[in-house]
Amino acid sequence: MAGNRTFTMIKPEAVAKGYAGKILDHIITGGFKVIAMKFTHLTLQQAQAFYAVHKERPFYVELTEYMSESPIVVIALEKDNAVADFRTLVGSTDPNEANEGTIRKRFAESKAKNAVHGSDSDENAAVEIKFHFKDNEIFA
Ligand code: IDP
Ligand code: MG
Repeated sequence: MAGNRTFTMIKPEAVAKGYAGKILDHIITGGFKVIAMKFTHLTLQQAQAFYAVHKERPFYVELTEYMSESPIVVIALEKDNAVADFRTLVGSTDPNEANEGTIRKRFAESKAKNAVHGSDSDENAAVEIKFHFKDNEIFA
């Protein structure tokens, strides 16, 4: 069903600080169903491939080095209107601009190290879920 899935990553610094459980609780309390999840450590090449859409951005090197520096948690989620509702739950890219009660307001340390990823469209959600999970790893 289109529109009901999104993809998130609990980013390296948030995992390293021990926030994974609290972030997962925030997501589930927010009404999302976890349909796939694993702990992984991206290689630099995988981070570059995942963020290829940002290749021309000035922060691409910093972003891909950061995302491959230590383990992350990758999660596929289901909910009506998943992409938009998850971005609302996550808050603005820069935690200084994020609303109270959002994941980034609670857990992000900076605009770069901002605790979680959230897909920006249904198309990208599908691509990102496929990037990390085989069909038999998804329990919808
Ligand atoms: P989003 O994660 O809120 O969708 P994007 O613009 O798609 O934000 O950027 C992807 C990721 O790149 C951000 O989550 C953040 O980790 C990093 N990033 C974005 N803008 C900057 C910046 O100005 N400096 C450093 N890192 C940035
Ligand atoms: Mg984005």
